Amino acid sequence: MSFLNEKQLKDYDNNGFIAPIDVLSLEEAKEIKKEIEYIEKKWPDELIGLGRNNIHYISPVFDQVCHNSKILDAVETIIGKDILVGGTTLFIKDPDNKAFVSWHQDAKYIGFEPYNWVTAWLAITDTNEENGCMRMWPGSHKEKIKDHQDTYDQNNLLTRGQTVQNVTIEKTIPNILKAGQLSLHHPMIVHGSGPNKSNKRRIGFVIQSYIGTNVNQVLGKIFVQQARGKDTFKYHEHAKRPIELMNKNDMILKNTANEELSKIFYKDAKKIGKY
Ligand SMILES: O=C(O)CCC(=O)C(=O)O
Repeated sequence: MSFLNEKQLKDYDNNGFIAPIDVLSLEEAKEIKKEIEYIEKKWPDELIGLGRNNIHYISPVFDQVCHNSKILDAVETIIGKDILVGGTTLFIKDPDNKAFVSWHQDAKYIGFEPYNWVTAWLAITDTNEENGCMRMWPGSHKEKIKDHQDTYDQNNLLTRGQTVQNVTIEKTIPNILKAGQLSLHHPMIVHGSGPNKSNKRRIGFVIQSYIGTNVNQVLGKIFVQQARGKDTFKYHEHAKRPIELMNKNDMILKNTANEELSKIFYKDAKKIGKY
């Protein structure tokens, strides 16, 4: 039986995203936060810059999130039963910080085609208007890909600071989630997020994205994991799942995958940014 109900699916079709979806308990979310803090303390360079990508290759805790059956049930309802994990990113906003995410459409720069994919944003901490939750422009996924300007703003958490101009906040609604809740968003929806004005960290773990096996990477190379079903298309190199934290070979895989990802994100860009 599918995990998403009819109303949620209708929301996805009409608005381009679904939220909130309960997937983890508060305790489970806290354990994941602890894993981040442990890695940051023991290996301070591991999760910064480009290293914020693909933690699921070096941490069994994050690997298990990507293969969580509740998340996959929801994802299956949208993209079908043959599912790959196409990559992950940690979006962390430290307390009282200017970091923000400009208005953008994921489809503009990720390179996954056709658009049989969905991005899963898991709240590791509560996320709300005060601490810079995502804001979504409902219905914008039904329009075309919009022009994006590369701004390279120092505080922008996106690689090139790619920005859709002239989006007014009134068009958008906040995607408020409790720790352990998930949202799913469409490749074409315009979204972004403001700074964290609270005194606590805001942490999102983003599976970016779950892709159908029929989805190719048209800008470069990615590594994938089989999450469900069968890959008869074989477009991508399959990676194995980690069984221990920071295994040497898994770290090599993460670095290789991130170097390839960087080529995708900066294809035809004027310069390389921080991430
Ligand atoms: O975490 C954020 O504030 C933005 C993340 C985002 O843009 C995305 O997941 O597509």
